[in-house]
Amino acid sequence: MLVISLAAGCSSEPAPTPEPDSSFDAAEDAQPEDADAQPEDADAQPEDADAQPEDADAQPGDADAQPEDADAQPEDADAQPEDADADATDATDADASDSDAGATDADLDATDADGDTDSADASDSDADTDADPILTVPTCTADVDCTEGHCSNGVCTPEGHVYLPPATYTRGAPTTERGFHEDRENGEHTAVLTRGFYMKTTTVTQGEWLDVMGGSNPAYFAACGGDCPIEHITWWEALAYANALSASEGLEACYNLQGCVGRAIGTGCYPTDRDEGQICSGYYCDKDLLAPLDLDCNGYRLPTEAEWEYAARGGTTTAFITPSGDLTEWGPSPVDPEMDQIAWYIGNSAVTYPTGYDCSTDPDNPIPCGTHPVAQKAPNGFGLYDMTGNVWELVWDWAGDYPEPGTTVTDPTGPATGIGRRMRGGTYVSGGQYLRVAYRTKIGEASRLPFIGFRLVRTVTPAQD
Ligand SMILES: [Ca+2]
Repeated sequence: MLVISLAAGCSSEPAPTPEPDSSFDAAEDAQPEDADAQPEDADAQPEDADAQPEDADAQPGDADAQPEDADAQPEDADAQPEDADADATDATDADASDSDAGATDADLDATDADGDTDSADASDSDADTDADPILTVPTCTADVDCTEGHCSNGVCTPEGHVYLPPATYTRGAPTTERGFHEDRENGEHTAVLTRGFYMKTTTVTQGEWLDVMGGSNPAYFAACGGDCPIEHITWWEALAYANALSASEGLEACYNLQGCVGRAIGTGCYPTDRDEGQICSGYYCDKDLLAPLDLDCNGYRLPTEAEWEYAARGGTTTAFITPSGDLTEWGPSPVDPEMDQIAWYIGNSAVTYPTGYDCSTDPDNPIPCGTHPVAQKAPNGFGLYDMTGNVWELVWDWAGDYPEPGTTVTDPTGPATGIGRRMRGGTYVSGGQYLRVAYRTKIGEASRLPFIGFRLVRTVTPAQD
């Protein structure tokens, strides 16, 4: 019954209106539009409906549905309106998507949507207890002081993670910065983070996803391999992964996922969806029942947008986190020598494995590109890899406006509600402004795209003594 009422609301949504800045951000626009895929999702998913109005605002083309999500990518690539690649990639994408869906179909039959519901219920009860304290962790001065893991910023830290202490930093960018995005950014303000946290040094990989979630590999770029980023998962699925990982380590579930329905997590689309004029309807939950983020949860969670930028800057205050803080080459060619050191981006993300997207701007000279294994480029000042490029990284925050310039915000978790969620850091198809550390874009919670991934954090408190 809930489904029916929500679906009705969906059908009465106002017509989409073009995003005012769409011509400015070809690259980014392409991505938000993926969000557009949601309208179709809406058919299958009641909750998406809620998000749809916004998605729609973001982009007129969303209407087309998921097959096009893939298409959107080429644009991301160049940040150039002229992507001629779209046509070529459409056909390719569609074929590839279909085969993916075919593979997952089989998987779905085996796993069954019921399994999702069960796990969601389990998460709920965990989250509801809400009694688990922040984990107190040992301090150290060297790795030998830690019985396990390593010493990171004075705290014993699990391998593959760093500890980032509480901090105050300047978030955002000067309005005069090249590539500043007037509609999404709002100058600079001060962000105070009162909690320290572990952050994974890489985005979650395909192998790590499969270890925790089982089933088939939802990644579009499965051919890239187990050390490559998981992508083609939705924001909801990232939350489900975080809860599952927490459960596997006896930690608190940070998300009270409720009303979760749809297909098994990560199973993506069916080829027949398109035949029926529907979009990929994956796993999604009731966002109206999702509790506000509890930063004191001791389990794994997405970073807040403020935590993400603090981490990504790695102590820098520059536009880019390249060694000089600058970017010389904003387009795909020639390769920017500094960006090439730290990121997989439009200038260097060519791939030889199957299913690469055409990242070229020349239809006569296609260049397949895609994701690359994590941690192959130089880390930032905090030891974090791929904070720029490879895949966009989902964060907790609703997409919304920043605080006023010059203000100070403490432990911000974003707007109380909104349309879509923020994601940060750019991708293998990003160039120019999208690689700026202050750049922010958005995506619908139920959107599943091959250039969106995530990394997790966990709040901890150093032992006092
Ligand atoms: Ca990234």
